[in-house]
Amino acid sequence: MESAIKTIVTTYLGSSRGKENLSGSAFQKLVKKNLSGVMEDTNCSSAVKEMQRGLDENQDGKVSFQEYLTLIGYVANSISQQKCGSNADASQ
Ligand SMILES: [Ca+2]
Repeated sequence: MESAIKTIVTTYLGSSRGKENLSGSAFQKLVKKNLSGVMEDTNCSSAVKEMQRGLDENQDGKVSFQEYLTLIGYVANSISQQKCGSNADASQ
């Protein structure tokens, strides 16, 4: 689990190149490269842009680390719901 958390942090820092925010294009690349297995539409630029708008709490057009964590939480939540769903199916 520790390595997973470190990966979350280093992935962000690698994409932002040490800056405090990810630009829109850096965010696009990060999502395409890292989340295509757990999210739909990661290859669709307009869908990723839409998602970025949803995450952008301070509306500065960039993705802060906090906003990125919101996305990670959202993805984790959807994975856990899928797992719960499949367990429920197996018990029926
Ligand atoms: Ca922002």
